[in-house]
Amino acid sequence: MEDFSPPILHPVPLMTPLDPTPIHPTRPRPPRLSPHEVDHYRKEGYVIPRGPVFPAETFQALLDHFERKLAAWPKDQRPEAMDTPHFGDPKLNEWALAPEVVDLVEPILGPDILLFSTHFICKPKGDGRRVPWHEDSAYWRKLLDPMEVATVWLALDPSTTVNGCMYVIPRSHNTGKMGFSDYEKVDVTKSVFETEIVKADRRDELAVPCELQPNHCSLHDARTQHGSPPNTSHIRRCGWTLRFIPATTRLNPDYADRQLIYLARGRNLLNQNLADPSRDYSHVIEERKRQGFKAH
Ligand SMILES: O=C(O)CCC(=O)C(=O)O
Repeated sequence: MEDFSPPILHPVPLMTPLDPTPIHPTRPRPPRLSPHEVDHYRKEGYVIPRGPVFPAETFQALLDHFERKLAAWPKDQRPEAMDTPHFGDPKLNEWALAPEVVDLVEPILGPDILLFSTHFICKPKGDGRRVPWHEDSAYWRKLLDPMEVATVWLALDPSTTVNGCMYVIPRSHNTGKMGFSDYEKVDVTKSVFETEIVKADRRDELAVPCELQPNHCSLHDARTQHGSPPNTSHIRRCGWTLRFIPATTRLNPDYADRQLIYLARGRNLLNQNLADPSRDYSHVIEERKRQGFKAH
């Protein structure tokens, strides 16, 4: 008799205690993004989804957790530079891999999803540094193939034109140099990153501010040009970037000592090495520092 069972392509990883994707076969959740929001993301390279991300108490617990981390952050280091904090703080994975977050990217990336990176970009009031115009893809050129990444930018504070919210240049992901513009050096004493897209490769006049209230988010494609002005206001501006890739995107194994990926949902389609969300990988953060690795 003919066998109609699906072929087994790769071993399916075991669920860990922190796996945030319980299966509810009888109560599937409706898609978190509307078809209009998905179309907007694909066409414009970003979208601001309606509604808050987490239930209020879950968000408050995240905010409290962040405040403790910030209080313990070395005073000689910039608070904008809390990159890949989840590698060394497994508790953060409970939010980063939560269904409320992964549901936001599933309509874009499909059902098999990996968490690639996170970063608290906390611009203090008064002297918060600017984020130069850039495409995330330019930083990850050697790391990821194909370059498919969706970032959830979760506001921990109000993020407005007053305190240096992120701006995006609509459609830049699909126009011009499509994620791989030319860059020039900028003043690192004023900027979060060292380089910026050259003026000739930008259309600043089209920039749109992504104004958000706490616990709301924007989503952007890795190739979309974006950046933000300094924060000279009296209000702190902190966002947590959560970056996801489809399980069909491969992390270059040469970067295994500096970059971890975690299963967020579905299958590990390329059988890549996955980190355990319940483990502390602080040594990877140390290794990034030792090598001066700035992958954004
Ligand atoms: O926080 C910002 O202003 C910029 C964020 C950013 O560069 C990113 O999400 O890739």
